[in-house]
Amino acid sequence: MKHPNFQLSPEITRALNLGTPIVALESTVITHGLPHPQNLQLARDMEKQVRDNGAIPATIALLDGKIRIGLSDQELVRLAEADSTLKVSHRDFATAIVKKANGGTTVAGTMYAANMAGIKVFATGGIGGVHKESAFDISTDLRSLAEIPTVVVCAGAKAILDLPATLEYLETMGVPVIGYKTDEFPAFYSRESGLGVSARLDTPEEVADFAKAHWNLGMKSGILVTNPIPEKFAIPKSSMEPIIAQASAEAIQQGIHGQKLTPFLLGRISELTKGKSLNSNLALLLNNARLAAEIAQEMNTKKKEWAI
Ligand code: PSU
Ligand code: MN
Repeated sequence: MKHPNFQLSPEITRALNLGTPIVALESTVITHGLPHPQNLQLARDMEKQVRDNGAIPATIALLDGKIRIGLSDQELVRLAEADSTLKVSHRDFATAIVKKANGGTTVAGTMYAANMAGIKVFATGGIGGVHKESAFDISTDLRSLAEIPTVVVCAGAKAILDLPATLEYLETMGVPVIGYKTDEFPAFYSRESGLGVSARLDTPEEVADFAKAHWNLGMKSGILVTNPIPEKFAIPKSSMEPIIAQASAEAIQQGIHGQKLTPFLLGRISELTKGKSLNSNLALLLNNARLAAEIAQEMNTKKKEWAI
């Protein structure tokens, strides 16, 4: 791919040419989601997890105003240690380019850049959605899932969001919500939410077959694969509820909204659980990287048969 604002690493260029399976990784989790130094450790661990499971990791971020696909270890360090970074979703790319800024791409931003580069599988922690605090705060992640044909592996969405409204929006936009080995939509820290999914699939091969069927029908949307947090690291819904309610009340009190709301809620939850939620967060991210690598391998063998 040639585009003046994109820069692909040599490894990713090679992998794209050879048809090696690739997994895109987001970077808002590095710049705005986790504290230092856990963010750097996580970024490295995610890459390793993808490699150990047979795919090439492509961490996506903005460095000096360039959209970078695949970072070196030094560049990961730069991003994780940068003092001020943008949170880059669709409308922020041009800002980052003009200001020659560094930035972490959100789920929406990462889907856009991955798709431009021809990468079809992406692993993240949780997606953005419809916020509880304001009816019009709907993450661009949802619109991107409706419009960008990539497989997004996540652990569902945090209960900081209005989960029923988030699922209704995805249904309206025709986005398949797959429960991986589950009939229930997972709620990030918790395996349970009491809400359903549109289909349950039980193997990476089934997911790859699903993607092929969906896209060969001419559907253009993304496919959301929800992978519940491993049992050992799950925090029951009942323990998270009061914490989320408190963080949400504080956001309203302090008038925090827009792009700043999600990082504020994530930070407060981490403080209120005294860091306990951090371990769970890291565990589910790695679990998603593994599954995404397995799906990427399966999809690669079926790639020639896609219509898109
Ligand atoms: N949810 C999480 N952790 C995260 C995010 C969401 O549990 O790190 C990040 C993701 O990058 C997501 C973004 O794409 O926040 C959504 O932000 P907003 O609600 O402003 O669209
Ligand atoms: Mn928002």
